[in-house]
Amino acid sequence: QGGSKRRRGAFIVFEGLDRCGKTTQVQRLTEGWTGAGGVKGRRFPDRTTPLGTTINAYLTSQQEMDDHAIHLLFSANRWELQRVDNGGKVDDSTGMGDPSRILRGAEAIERDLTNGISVIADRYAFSGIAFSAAKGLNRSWLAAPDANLPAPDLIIFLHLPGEAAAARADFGGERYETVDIQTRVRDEFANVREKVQGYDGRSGEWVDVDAQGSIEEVEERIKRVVDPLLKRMEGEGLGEIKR
Ligand code: FDM
Repeated sequence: QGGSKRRRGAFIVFEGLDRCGKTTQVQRLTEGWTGAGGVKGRRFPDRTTPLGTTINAYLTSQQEMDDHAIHLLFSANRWELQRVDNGGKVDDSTGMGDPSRILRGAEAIERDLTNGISVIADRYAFSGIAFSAAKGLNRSWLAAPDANLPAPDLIIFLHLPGEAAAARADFGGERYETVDIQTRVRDEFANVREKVQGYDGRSGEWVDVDAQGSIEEVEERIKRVVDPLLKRMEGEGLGEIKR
């Protein structure tokens, strides 16, 4: 046994306002991954699951829902049962062998990390709190349903100053894609950030990365944040998955 103990993967979460380049950067980091053990991209909300279908109907304004109820659905979407087989493409990177095996969402992330696979998520619980808080829901109530989910080692917040965000505001037609809502969400992300930083160390480091400039420039900034984490993992590793 001795030194053969498998090192766990890193859990990295990307957050930011709409149109900040998050999805592009998650894709680039995933495709150009240099860390050991492989990597898997995840996206929340995951619209491919049963609850994801309802969330999608809400976001595309096909369905109305109470603000508390949709908040709980977003959280439940991080917890819910998920097929390892995702979107018709058999995904056996969890090494579970049986593609029809059903795992809880949180369990699937934890399993990957334990198996040495790193996970990069496009949004997570921090979006959950920021968007619902922007609607005026009670902040301490908001955090409860996400308690005990696997906590990321690193949160990369892609930051766009107000004017730069406005210049990119060629929003699509989804529910939260208005300047007014995005402005409130920006303020709420600042609150979430303070909470995370003043935390008991359960959630990882929150790093603001300037999202202005070319895709390559932003990618380079992200590398400078991610590389030290990977170095740390090559060394002693990160130990237990935080909850
Ligand atoms: N969103 C996302 C929430 O309101 N709560 C959540 O928990 C999450 C994960 O859903 F406007 C919002 C944020 C965004 C919308 O996100 C869909 P994408 O990244 O555009 O699919």
